[in-house]
Amino acid sequence: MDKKFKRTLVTCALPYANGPVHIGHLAGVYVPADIYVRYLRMKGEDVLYVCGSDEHGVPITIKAREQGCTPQDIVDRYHKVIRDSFAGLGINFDIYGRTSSEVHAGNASAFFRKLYDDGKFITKESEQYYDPEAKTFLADRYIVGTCPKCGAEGAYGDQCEKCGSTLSPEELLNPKSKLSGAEPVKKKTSHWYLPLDRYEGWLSDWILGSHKEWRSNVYGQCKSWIDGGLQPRAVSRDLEWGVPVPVEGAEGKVLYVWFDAPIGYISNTQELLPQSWEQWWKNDETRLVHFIGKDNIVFHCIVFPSMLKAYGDGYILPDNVPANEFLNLEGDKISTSRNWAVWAHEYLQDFPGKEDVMRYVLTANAPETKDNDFSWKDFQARNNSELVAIFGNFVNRAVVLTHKYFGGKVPAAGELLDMDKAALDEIPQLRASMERNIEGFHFREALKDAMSIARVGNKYISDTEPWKVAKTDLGRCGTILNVSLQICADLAIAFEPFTPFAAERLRKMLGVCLCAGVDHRKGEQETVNTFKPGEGAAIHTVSLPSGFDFAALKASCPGADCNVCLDWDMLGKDCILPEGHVIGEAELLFAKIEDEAIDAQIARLENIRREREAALAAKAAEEAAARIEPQKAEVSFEDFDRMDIRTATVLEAERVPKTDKLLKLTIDTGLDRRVIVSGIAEYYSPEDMIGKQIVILANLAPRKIRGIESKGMILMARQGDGKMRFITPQEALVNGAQIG
Ligand code: B3M
Ligand code: ZN
Repeated sequence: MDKKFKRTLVTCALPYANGPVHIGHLAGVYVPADIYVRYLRMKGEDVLYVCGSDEHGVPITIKAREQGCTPQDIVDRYHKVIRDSFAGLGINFDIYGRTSSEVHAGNASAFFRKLYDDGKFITKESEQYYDPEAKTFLADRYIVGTCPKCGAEGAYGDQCEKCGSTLSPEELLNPKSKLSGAEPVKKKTSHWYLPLDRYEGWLSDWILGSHKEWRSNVYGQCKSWIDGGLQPRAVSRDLEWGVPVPVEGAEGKVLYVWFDAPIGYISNTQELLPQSWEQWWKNDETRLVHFIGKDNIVFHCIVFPSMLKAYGDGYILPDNVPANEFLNLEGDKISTSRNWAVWAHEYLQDFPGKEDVMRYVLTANAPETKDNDFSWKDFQARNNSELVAIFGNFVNRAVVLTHKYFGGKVPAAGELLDMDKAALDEIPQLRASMERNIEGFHFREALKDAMSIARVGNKYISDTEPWKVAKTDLGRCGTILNVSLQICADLAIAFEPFTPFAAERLRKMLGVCLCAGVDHRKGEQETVNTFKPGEGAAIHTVSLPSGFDFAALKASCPGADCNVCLDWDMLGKDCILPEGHVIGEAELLFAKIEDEAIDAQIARLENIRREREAALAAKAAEEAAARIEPQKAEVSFEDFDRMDIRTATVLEAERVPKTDKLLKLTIDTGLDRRVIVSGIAEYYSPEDMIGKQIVILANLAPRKIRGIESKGMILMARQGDGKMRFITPQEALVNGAQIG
């Protein structure tokens, strides 16, 4: 870390509490943030890790309406689901707060009030859609209509989900209120705006001038916003759900969700650390890093910093904003409304004990520089051929053989041969690469480095074959296992950020603990040292009111004396595990994932795809059927009168051989018995037709069809989708009755 910083504040985008989180969220924001935090903590840095639910905004009110409950019910439900999903995946924030908390309401309100009092807002009157029946202004999402771009029904006032276009409510054709179905009317309303144009020069210097190191997707988006000229942004809304605007005469108005949500980072910090929160937010020695998805870039790089700048009072700005692109699922965009997602809470249920596998696969495929795809086959392959076959297999061989030949004690290392040194020498290089990659937010590359350590170990033990050497030279076998066990200990460190559950199992096998640095989850309480001597696998953490001394923390660990309290600094150092150190029992680090489990997931998705396609097809057919052909050119009465249209009855019917469409019908026209060949076999079978009274054009010139003389034509009604039905009189008439 940069010398000028003493501590790091890591925030993760606050998920909207209107639904569970899926793998797109995890890959984009939470797994990378967790890797980063675990890494820094192992290095002995003081990190505060903050997240929470975003509990305001229109989608929550819409969901509540759909489900016939209150917005509070919705956020209560999803707050728990999301919080538990994170915990289940080992993503342990110091605090997972809520923007519906009282602390936050007070904070957001005071924040607005200060900007208001300091004259940092402008007010603007505008015309907005209003529902005259429900007597309320309509947020964009509450207005639906026909998309002006693609013609789809049900497009929202801000977006068409069919064609993806961004819309404004004014552009919708036939707008309707989602609340009452009424046609919305324009009504004047006034709102507060943050004039971002005033911050343009400052933003340009700060981001474009001094943060050229930001990821190119982030930097590029900021540049195009700034170059495009910034506009004032409304910070209030006409809505009932949210933090009320703390100004006289602002009844029925709340803070815009994107105004209050980022303040939630501050509120949550304050809730956890009521005495010392300012050290995290108003101290230049704190490095602030926001982990977000690409759709949140403008809010975190332009809007929130402008809010903090306007506020003044020493608030720090983000030092980096590593935003990811999007993750797709089996080749298709993840979509909550289409249920095209792998939901975190369902994954945890379907794959118990496999939390690490998802973390691993999402990191290996992280959409860091471009959108990327998740597929279940790839998930299975990465588990079986990387985690199981390389990492797990290597560790298992080293631990099992140590028990077999040396009674579970680390054997002495004799003289190292070149091949031993070559294997060990690779590790410091891989460690250096990991450090560069993690500190540069290149987590996929860092994971490759960690996996390379496992590959080195696996190749080393395969090449040296200690199980064979044991028969002739037990001393040499001991050396090989000593080297192998040191590499296992390296893996227990290197994989802690990526697969923390497996790293913990590995530490237990090796009889070591981890000094995981500071843990702020207990807030400002006294020091808590969770290390218990004799429990080799314990994670060794501490919670202190202000700052902490990593060296002292480590020294307080009984495992430190004999070198078995791991930390990042030990990775790649000679001889982590001393000779004679007792290791634990062998345990499988990873288990194979069978086809059945994968097939079940693929079948679930295929089902969703099929249902959706069927629904779309049904809708398209309905629309086609409703399509009405334009009127034909005018005809005179005489033209019409020349047509001899009459009733007739089908006497016989049969298919015309070797055709799909034609029926040969023998009919009684009242005048005669004749044959008509008609293209209705797609719609009617011969049995359907026999005995039916129909209407025919009797004087159509005869034609030969497939060698059969056809005299006249059966009148049919044809819908827009091509479906045909014959015309029959209301009640039976004589054959030959004239129509006209
Ligand atoms: N809830 C948007 C999102 O989940 C929003 C993030 C807020 S971070 C302050 O995409
Ligand atoms: Zn559209």
